[in-house]
Amino acid sequence: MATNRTFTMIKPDAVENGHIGAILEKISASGFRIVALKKTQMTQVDAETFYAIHNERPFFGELVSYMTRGPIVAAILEKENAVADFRTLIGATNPEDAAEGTIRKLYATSLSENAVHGSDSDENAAIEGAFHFSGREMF
Ligand code: RTP
Ligand code: MG
Repeated sequence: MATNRTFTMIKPDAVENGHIGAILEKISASGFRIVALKKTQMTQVDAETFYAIHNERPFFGELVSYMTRGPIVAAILEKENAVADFRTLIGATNPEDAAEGTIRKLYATSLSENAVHGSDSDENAAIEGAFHFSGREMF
């Protein structure tokens, strides 16, 4: 995958709260092109694998049950400097610390339930995109 791509999920809280449209609109308005997009639901094994880096953390069980309790929207996004610019667009992990106008400031519920995921490196963007999408689903 090219290094100008990132991977995102609209997490179950934001889907439950009816924010899919508003979040996709903000992503598009911020200059990201949607390369791949789908609504899906992660299994327990999916979430444990996707978030394996956190498996020693005290919040791991809570994170897995949150991410599997309902559907998510997964997407691959393309833009110059995509990974860093998307992290700026979503804001800090804890919405209380997120800048005004960021997706987490606008739509997140709490530190644990923070509306969106954004890849933290080009390498992880490629791994996470390939986790959710086949080559035939990327355009
Ligand atoms: P993400 O991977 O989802 O984009 O979030 P992030 O980089 O901003 O934060 P990270 O440290 O990777 O944490 C992954 C997700 O775990 C949940 N979390 N809960 N209760 C807690 O202390 C806690 N800390 C993190 C959040 O859903 C966070 O996005
Ligand atoms: Mg992270």
